[in-house]
Amino acid sequence: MTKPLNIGMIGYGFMGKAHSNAYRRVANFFPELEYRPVLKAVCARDEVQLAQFASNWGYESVETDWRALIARDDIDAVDICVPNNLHHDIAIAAAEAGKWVLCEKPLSMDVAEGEAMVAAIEKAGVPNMVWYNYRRVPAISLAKQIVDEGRLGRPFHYRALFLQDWTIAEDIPQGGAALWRLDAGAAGSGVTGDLIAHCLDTAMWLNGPITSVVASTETFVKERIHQETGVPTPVGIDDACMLLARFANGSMGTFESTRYARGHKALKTFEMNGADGSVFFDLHDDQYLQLFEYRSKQTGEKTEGHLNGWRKIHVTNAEHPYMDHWWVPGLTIGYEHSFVHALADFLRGVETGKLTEPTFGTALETQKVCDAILTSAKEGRWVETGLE
Ligand code: SOE
Repeated sequence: MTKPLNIGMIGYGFMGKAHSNAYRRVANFFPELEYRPVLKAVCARDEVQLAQFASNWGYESVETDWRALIARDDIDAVDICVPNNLHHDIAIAAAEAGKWVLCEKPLSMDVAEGEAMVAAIEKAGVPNMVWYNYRRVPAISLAKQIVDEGRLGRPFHYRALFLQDWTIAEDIPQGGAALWRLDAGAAGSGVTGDLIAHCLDTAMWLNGPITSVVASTETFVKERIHQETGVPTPVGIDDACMLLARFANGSMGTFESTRYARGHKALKTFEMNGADGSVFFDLHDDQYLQLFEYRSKQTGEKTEGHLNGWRKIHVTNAEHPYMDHWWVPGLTIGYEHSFVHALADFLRGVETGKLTEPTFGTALETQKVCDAILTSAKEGRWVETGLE
């Protein structure tokens, strides 16, 4: 028996596309799921672009006011794909109306907002998820499996990068449709909430809670024209952020993110080193996971061995995470599939009564680390995250 699940999407930018694609594809590739998303309505302010988006993706109707969308009886789940400063009000209103709530990352502008959102979601008891999609890249899910199998042994180091270069030009304005990520009033922070948050979500999933951080941030371009006013306005976001972290399990981490690494569009990597092995992932080579095992393949004995070395695992076999739902071994999938996987896991979680991660509650933990990073950068000292 299949059940329709009526989706009300708020926002239609880059993430609106990624999520809409997931809603359209999930039942084709995960036919075992009971819920069948129906693109019921999409909501945004610009009527012309909204109509184009709705027709392109097959939404049945449009709304220009998110409150009207939430008030509709024919909407089961609300998906929030708008700038971060709108997440709080929409999520709380949707939860209070009894809707399922899916929210693009980061959860909120700050911890205070995030706590109010989690309280509303928990009070309403509605299914919820934050779209930290990279967990669902099969190679990253395989890294999780390897860690959970204990193959890396005692963890010592975790290091992650997320480097881009799209904001180097000083004449790029801040604010407005595509550039709200540069406006602290809409985004809350710069690379910390936008890019490092992704790295933290993966890091804490693989290696447990981060307990303290010391960070340094920089804003290289201090003033940009604001698109909405046309006035040169001080830039309030962090353009770059570097930090050291300590994990509850005793290991150490380093994280670096910037939008000023000329030549890098999305260099997103991580490496984890344990006593018995290491894993390395690079988003530019996303169908591979690299693994080093300090163990003889023949005897299982812990040793360097004359044949030991890094292995590059092509994560495309049916026994790899998610891959039995796609093509034959050796054929690859890409970025957009991570959203399909997130949605499939979410729907399965609702069906089985065990919500998939990251819920709003888990995304609040990432927010706590982000807030600690920004406090540390401002005050020049180690800051506890409150996680343990
Ligand atoms: C920023 O450029 C951005 O689009 C982020 O907002 C996304 O979350 C990230 O996955 C890719 O980069």
